[in-house]
Formats: sequence, C-alpha cells, structure tokens
Amino acid sequence: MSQSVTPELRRWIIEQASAGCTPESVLKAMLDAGWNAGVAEAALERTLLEHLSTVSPGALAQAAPEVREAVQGVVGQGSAVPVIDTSGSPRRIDAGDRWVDVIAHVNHPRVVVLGNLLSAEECEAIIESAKPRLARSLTVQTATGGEELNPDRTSSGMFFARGQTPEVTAVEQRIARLVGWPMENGEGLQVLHYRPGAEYKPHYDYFDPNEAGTPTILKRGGQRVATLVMYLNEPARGGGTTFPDVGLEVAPVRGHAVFFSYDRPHPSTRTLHGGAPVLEGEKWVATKWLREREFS
Ligand code: PD2
Ligand code: ZN
Repeated sequence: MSQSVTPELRRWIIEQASAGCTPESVLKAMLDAGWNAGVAEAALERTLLEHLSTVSPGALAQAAPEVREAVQGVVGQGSAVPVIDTSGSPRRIDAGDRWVDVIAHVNHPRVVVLGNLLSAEECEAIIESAKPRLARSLTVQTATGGEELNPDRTSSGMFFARGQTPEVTAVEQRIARLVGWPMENGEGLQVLHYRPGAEYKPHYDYFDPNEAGTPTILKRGGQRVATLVMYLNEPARGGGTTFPDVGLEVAPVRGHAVFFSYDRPHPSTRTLHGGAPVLEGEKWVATKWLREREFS
C-alpha cells in the first residue's frame, strides 16, 4: 500500500480524535490497516499537533511547558537548511567546477540522490589518503558529548580536517556551491570503510535535544541540519543507504551521493536512515555533515 499522508488521512485522524478516540487507538487502527509504525506515528503526531495549534492556540498556551515545547518543535518554524533546488525538475545542476546529475528527489523526507558529484580519480584519492588513518568508528555520545564505540556501527573510519587535501578542498567547495551553504558550516569530511557484514543501523544524524551532552556538542556550530553521504566505490551487493520510514534504499554507486536535510531535530523529519549490511565486496563512503553555523 502507499504510505503517503494524504489530506484524506489527515481528515480521518482528526475525525477520530474529535470523536473521542485516543491517539493509541487511532495508531492501532493505522497499524492494523498496514501502516509502517514510524510513518504512522509521525503522521499522527504531526496531524494532531498541527490541528491543536490551529484550532485552539489557547489550549496550547495552557499546556504544560514540555508539551508546548514539543508542539512547537513539530509545528513551529524549523531552522533554515541547505537546499538543492529541484523545482523545475532539472537533469543537472551547476556545482561550480562540475555539473551534477539529479537522479531522484523526495520532499518528505527531503532527500536528493545525485550522480557525478565526484570523479573516479577523486574517489580513489580520498580512499588512499584515508587508508593509513582508519580506526574502528566511534559515534558522538550524546549523554556526555564525548565519543564511544558503538556496536550499531561496525565500519572503520577517520575524519579529515576541512581542506586537508586538494581533493577534499575541491569536494567541499563543490558541496558548498551545490547546496548554498557556507563551507565553514561543514564538519570535516568523514570517511567510512565497511567490510562484508558491516553496517550502520538506522539512526538520526541530528543530536537528540533530550540528551544531557547535547548542549556541549551544539557549542561548535549548532545543530546538524543536513547530511551528504558520498559513495567512493561500489560493493558488489548490499550496502545501500536506507530510509526505513519511507521504504527507500539508495544504491551505492561510485561518484553518486545522497543528500538529506532536516529542519528540526525531530523524527517528524522522517530522516531515520542507515547503512544496510554489505553482502559482498566492500564499501567506502565519505560523509559531510552540515551545521547551522560555522563549525570550528
Ligand atoms: O554509509 C552509509 O550508507 C551511511 C548510512 C547512514 C552513513 C551514515 N549514515 C552516516 O555517515 O551518518
Ligand atoms: Zn547517518
């Protein structure tokens, strides 16, 4: 079945809630009808909160501060984000020193699949300069702001400093032009290497506002607002980048990339994503995370 949230579905959710059904019972009905749990929860939450804030701003003002904050987090103004303009359905976009192919795009989540972002020579050069510095990947520990080994992430990785090699600089300038976002707001390029069986389980790239360590992390440039995963080689099978809420899998093809943006640190952006297990061969990617402000 289609998992898109139509105006009819929104109307039905509001009717059920207005008739006194609890959100839990509406969710159960959606799951029984075959909805994906993540999509159903996001649709329900967003629809009810939008409805509440439209029909009854007074009720919202009287709500507990944490409820009000949650509502504003979902329906309030999101942050400005990097944008790849696909209105008018262009085949190719000028990224300064290179034309980049537009292969596919989706609005919610905002995802753009790109071809020809990197040349084969750039991919090779980035892999070769990363190789000597690879170590088992760590993830940011949002509880403390430090880093930790994460069993959900069985790749090896390393970070370049911004502008560390000529190829890294060229790619960073190209990305800045492509998405209209200052190069200074980008974290250093991360390179990941996956062997057969290695994967990166589904996660969000933004920092969870409810974690104790997040304020420390946000001091360096604010939230992450977009991600670009660039494929540096091609595993024979597996290793796609998946978006489980919308059933999307992007195939890892050398020189291609998947861009996604998130205007608030909230699951309603539907940007849950993962790196599927590599089934045959190996996989190399470079990830560029973009922050709200200069990352220093
Ligand atoms: O390697 C990937 O496909 C992948 C998937 C999910 C990379 C990341 N997340 C990441 O670097 O954040
Ligand atoms: Zn990720």
